[in-house]
Amino acid sequence: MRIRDDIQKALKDGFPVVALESTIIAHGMPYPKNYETALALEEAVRKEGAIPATIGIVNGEPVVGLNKDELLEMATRKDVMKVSRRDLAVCVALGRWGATTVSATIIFAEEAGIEVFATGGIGGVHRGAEETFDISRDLLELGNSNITVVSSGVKAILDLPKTVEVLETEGVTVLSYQLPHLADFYSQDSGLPVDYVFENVNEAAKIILARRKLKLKGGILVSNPCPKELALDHKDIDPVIEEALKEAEEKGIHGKASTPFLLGKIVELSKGKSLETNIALAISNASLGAKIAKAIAEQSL
Ligand code: PSU
Ligand code: MN
Repeated sequence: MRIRDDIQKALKDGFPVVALESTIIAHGMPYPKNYETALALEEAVRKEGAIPATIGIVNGEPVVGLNKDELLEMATRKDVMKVSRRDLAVCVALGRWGATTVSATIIFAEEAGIEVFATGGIGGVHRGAEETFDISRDLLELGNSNITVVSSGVKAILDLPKTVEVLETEGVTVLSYQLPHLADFYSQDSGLPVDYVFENVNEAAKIILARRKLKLKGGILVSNPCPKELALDHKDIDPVIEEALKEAEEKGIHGKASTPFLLGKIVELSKGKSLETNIALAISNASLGAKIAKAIAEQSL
């Protein structure tokens, strides 16, 4: 595993670092917006006074802290694998490029000693999972880590109530930022109540540190609602999601292809609106992640 020098130094000095994933770049958005977003996410983290560490696999080598050229390759290459735990050894052994999902990013972030990780929206239990058994590895990996993932709740293409149940089974603490309900990606509010709401990052950091002190295995999901200005109304985006799900079913799309297909289809059907929203919420999560990482660093002094 290669860890960029400035990240290594920051971790040694107790300086705040925020992990970022690469599947959102390689498989979650079209070029060139994906590359611009990758840079914007790093910039958002820096602006808050933390160091970004985008994680991915370059020619079979896991990298914590991709450089600009590598981010561009992630954003443009056609042969980048979408990597979760089961794909890791294959990607490394074959010397391939791999974009790490939330689940695989958690593995490397934890190994590097990074505690906070920001993304757009985590994977979860897919609709129809009672038939397909499609439950994202993200939930299990989060449950088995010590990482805090900052996300706009759970992707709206999923079955949210079932996802909440699995998060509970996995022992993941869900903390909602300001809103008493779980965020649902494109819209701000899923209507699903969340037990724990925090008003400022110091409270979140305190909980994260308590969890660390208790040596409790199991991650934390911070649900950060999408910025208001770009949040989409349920009445507009819900039918688009339904249509995308219908097309996926007709085309027999399943497994790891499912989420990239749905996100791409929703961009197309919403005439690009969902992409702008996805970018805005990811940036907002990177920014909140950096604030939380900073608060953790301050409280750890
Ligand atoms: N957030 C986004 N866009 C994305 C993802 C998250 O805004 O594309 C990615 C993450 O890498 C997450 C993955 O782990 O979607 C979920 O894939 P799956 O449902 O196949 O587990
Ligand atoms: Mn899946």
